[in-house]
Amino acid sequence: MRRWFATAVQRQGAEVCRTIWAVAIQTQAGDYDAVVIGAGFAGLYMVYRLREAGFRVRGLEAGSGVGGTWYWNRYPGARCDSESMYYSYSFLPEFEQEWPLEQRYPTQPVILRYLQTVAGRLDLLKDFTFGSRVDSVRFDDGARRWTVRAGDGLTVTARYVVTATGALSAASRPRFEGAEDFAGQQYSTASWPHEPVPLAGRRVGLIGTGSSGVQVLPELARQAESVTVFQRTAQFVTPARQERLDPRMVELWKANYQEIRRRTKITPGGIPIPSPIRSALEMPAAERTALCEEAWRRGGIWFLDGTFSDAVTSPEVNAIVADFVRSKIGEIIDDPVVAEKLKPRTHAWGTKRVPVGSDYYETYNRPNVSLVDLRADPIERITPAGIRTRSAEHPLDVIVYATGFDALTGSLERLGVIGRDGVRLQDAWAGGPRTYLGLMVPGFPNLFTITGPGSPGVVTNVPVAIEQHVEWIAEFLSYLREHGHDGAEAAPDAADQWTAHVREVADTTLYPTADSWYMGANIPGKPRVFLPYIGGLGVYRRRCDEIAAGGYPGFVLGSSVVAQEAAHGAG
Ligand code: N01
Repeated sequence: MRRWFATAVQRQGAEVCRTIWAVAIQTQAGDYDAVVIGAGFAGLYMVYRLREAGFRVRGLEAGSGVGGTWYWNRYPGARCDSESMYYSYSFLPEFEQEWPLEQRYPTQPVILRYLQTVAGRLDLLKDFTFGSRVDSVRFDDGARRWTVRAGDGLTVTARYVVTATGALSAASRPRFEGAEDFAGQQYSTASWPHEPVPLAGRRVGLIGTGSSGVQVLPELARQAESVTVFQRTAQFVTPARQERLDPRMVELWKANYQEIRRRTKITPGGIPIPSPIRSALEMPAAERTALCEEAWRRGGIWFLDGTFSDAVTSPEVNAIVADFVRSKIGEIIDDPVVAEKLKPRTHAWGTKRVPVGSDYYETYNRPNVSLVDLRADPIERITPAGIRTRSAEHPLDVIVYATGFDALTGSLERLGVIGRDGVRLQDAWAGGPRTYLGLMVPGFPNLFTITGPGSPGVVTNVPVAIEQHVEWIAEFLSYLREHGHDGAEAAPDAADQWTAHVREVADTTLYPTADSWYMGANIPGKPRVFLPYIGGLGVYRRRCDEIAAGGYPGFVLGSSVVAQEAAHGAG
């Protein structure tokens, strides 16, 4: 709302606008059954489901429109790594027939338009307050209600709060000495301007080579005079193989959409490709290489999830895959010195989220792109003229930070959540997050988290996990209402068991060996704990369904409504 307010003040004068503002805030303030924070894939669907189930629900969103991740991350080249036909809602069978599928991977503008169109069709905009960044979510023990406050002055109360704030939305921008004195422009991929950023004729420095850096680099290189990449960790980038989809394939696809959706929901990763069942160690070397070559040729998910059954569990097999990728880097890069810097050697393949790139390695063959290996030549400071590393000064006009996120917990902790007995969420999680099914936290009654820690969300095709969470939560709230309960809370022992299970599953893999955001290792001081659940979405869904069918064991169901009614009746 802030931007709208500033424009109105210019046009109509401060006094009138202050009154309008106060009235606007008051009309949206009030008491609700549920407040949903966030208007991305998760928030839109959550508000829709609760509204349709007859709950009084309000959505709050920091941005000025819908989109979530796809509202904020609008850097050039931003695109989804999941293929177009899978990266959408499954609950809109008519709309999915109409929505055009043009490219193998949907770009940021396409996904944003998709979400805007869905919000319009479902008439969801009226249920959201935009420009409201929530900074306080506090539980009142006596009233058993949450008070949610936003920076724009809006205050609402509700029995339930659902956080749909995204697992990767609290951006992390490291502090480099001197950054405030830089004379040029500085941008973060995670909050890219809405207006085009002029890059022609500019010397650009890019810090960060995760998925965002890998996507933005080729676009920067195409537009800017020069790009200097400051790389701390070389990545195993997989080729995306972006292409226009054959309309005949799309037609066939759409004719079978419902069956494809059904299969998608029971897969481990939310994408229905066959899981490999053979170890590389069972194959002759030539067969392994042929299989890797074919997966590399197909690109994307086919290389990420389609090679060997034990690619992220067996160090020996992992080394085979890693060697294969390093050999590809050597083949693509013209300059052997640059190729050597780009070959990852600090972590096992797949244990940091593998970026999916278009022309990423090829871009280093351009004459206007250079690479600084920060492990050999670290950044000392930012100067007014550029970035100074130990060995040189790099003159720049623009610095782009693609430096990642405080994943899974950051977006929840920055809401300022205070639960029962005045306990802050970050204190409850000082030793690492503790959740039941990644959906509820002991000590925080009636607070639900979507794609939070302990959920499989970020290791799947996220909308599929989101739909599962949303539907499960909506059904749970309906169940509570029907049974006269005024809420629910995760039981501490159930949360402990789930949290231990999440870690045990991770410990059967090589994931915990890497310094990744999965482990919280990218944020100084964050507990080193594997955050998502990697047991598979299909398995997780079955577990959630069994719990629902069994009357929600592991949750303490509030019964004060029933108790009050009984007392009333008895009196
Ligand atoms: O962030 P990242 P991201 N000095 O954490 C470097 C999703 N996503 O925004 O590896 C120098 O992966 C850091 O170095 P290191 C996806 O799940 C999806 O790229 O920590 N460098 C790393 O290179 C993804 O995994 C899509 O040593 C510093 C980079 O910054 C997740 O979001 C697109 C530094 C951060 O990489 C996060 O991706 C984009 C420092 N002080 C994102 N601090 C799609 O679906 C950090 N770095 C397409």
